[in-house]
Amino acid sequence: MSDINTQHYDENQIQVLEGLEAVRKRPGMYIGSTSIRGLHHLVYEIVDNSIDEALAGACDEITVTLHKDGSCSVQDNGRGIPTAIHHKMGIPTPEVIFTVLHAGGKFGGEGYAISGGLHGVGASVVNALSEWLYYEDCYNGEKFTGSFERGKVKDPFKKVEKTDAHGLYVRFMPDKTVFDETEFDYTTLLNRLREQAFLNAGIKIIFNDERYDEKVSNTLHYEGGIVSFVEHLNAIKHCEVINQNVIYIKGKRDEYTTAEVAIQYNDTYNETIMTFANNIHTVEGGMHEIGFKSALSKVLNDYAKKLNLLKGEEKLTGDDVREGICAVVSVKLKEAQFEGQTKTKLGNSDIRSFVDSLVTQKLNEFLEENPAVCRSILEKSLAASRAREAARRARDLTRRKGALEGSGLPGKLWDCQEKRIDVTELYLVEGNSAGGSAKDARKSRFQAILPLRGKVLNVEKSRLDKVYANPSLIPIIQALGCGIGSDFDITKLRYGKVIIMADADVDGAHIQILLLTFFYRYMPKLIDEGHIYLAQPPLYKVSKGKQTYYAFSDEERDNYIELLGGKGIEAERYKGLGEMDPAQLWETTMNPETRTLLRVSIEDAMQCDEIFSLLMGEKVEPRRDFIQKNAVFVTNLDI
Ligand code: 28F
Repeated sequence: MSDINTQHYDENQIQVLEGLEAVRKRPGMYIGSTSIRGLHHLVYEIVDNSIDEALAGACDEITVTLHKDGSCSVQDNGRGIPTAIHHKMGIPTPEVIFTVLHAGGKFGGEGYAISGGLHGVGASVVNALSEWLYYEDCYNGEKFTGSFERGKVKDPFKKVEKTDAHGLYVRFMPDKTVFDETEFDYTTLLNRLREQAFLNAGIKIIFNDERYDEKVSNTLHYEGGIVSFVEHLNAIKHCEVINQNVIYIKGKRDEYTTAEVAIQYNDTYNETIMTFANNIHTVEGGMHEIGFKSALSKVLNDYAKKLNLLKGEEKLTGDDVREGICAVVSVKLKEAQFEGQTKTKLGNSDIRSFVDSLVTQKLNEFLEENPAVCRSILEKSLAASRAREAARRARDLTRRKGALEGSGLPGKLWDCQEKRIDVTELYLVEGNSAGGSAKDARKSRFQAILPLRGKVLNVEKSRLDKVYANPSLIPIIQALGCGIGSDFDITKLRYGKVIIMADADVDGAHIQILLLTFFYRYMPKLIDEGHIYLAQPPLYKVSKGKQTYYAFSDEERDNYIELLGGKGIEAERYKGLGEMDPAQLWETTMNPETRTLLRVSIEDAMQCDEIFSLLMGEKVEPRRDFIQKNAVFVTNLDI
């Protein structure tokens, strides 16, 4: 080893320091933002380097640990970083990896090459944005260490001992002066690491959280790769699968270009297609997705024709063949071009024809060999096609009758006099008797009442044609006046607040959830823009003589009982809204001066999808927990 501490503090190194200074000045340019997303990005950058080493076939285990002091470490069992003095920079290669920005790399604006050729990209960015970073490099039978502070060398690279171990260990402390928040979120990181474990079959990722007394550890290891991914996606949604075995397609165009596809249909009406390019989630899709979709439509239409399932000019649309599909498409290529608003759209046009012809050929072969699977998928697509046709007819019919437009208001609606939506409120009330109380209780100037008839349709388990024919949903659509789905027009909304008023029991909670599901699927903008509310009727009335209190929890009830003291206290539990007289209902639940309303909000549409599946799925326990906590939809307290 030459004496590296004193040599070559020259032009190169000044450039290095300037480079890292640029990262610290404008961190958003390099990691997207300095929010919690940017913070998590640091972990991904380091883990990605280990995954590159795994893709090179040199590593199969990665351990990620969140430490008590707030730092994060990543260890792999790869080859470690070569330790020679870098010919151009004149310093040891590990120091190059942690201090030199890789021009033309991820952040050069050019997209970046296939994994495997990019070792160390991003490590310097993490280093620049860390209070400190420490590494142990076990390479070629020897262990080396070094550390940095805010990107600058603190303990220079040095050899410490001989070792049988190999691989790189990096531990870093995110800089609190850079990030808005420096507490890692375990679940967010877990999901991303799991995704990487799915996309790279066979890699074992161990994820530890040692920050709290109760230590947590997850091992993510899927020999099945994206097949396991699809099984996982279908499992968390609790849906019965249509084709028992996941269809798996894999192909190689040349040394650098591969594609993998996994498909399994389920019994829902949703479409879940996740696409990746070089292990990056292409949220905006791109050429691989287009190739996949066009092959799927073509193959299934050809089969339907061949089996005489389509009449004349009839065709299955893309939506028909994708109803209930769960698929993962993963391509690896050289010089991937990322486009779009968030740089998550694959632009390489040759990938389109590659994926298209691969899927066309392999899916054809598969369906040929599995006629029963072929039938069940085609039957599902045909059912989707018929339902879409029925929905179109139902919509045309209701439109012609003017039933869905504002002009035709539902018979059961007690409307208000005001028209300005900054004051108007619509109460959706469960049951006729409660509806009557609410009608008497309301201020008819600005409060409208719509009693709900019959059971609200579970839209998660039915298609659009059923919605257009549902006696409990039609009046809601009519009263709101703004249409649903692709006809939705928020400027036609007739009430600023849409308030769901249901009993404070399990049935009431169920109705709440059914209505929320309906709004989420068909009028998501109403939730986004904060128009949907939950009324909060009291659970108890506690009275003694002329004094009366309303309690919204058991604890509150007990407090009032204590407050009133002595004998002669009545603490009645309201069983339903209908039990309250209009004056009580007004005072506790409807008077804007005294009521509590919970505004329904959706933090994250992705998460929401999962929550709705959870809520509407078969499993009762998690649903009950959720309803009791009421945590995610309901955030703002509006009194
Ligand atoms: C905890 C994060 O970053 N692991 C890494 C390697 C392996 C090689 C490498 C890395 C050599 C010349 C750049 C070894 N042997 N984990 C990691 N494992 N970098 S980073 O090489 C870096 C290149 O310039 C490696 C042979 N080839 C590559």
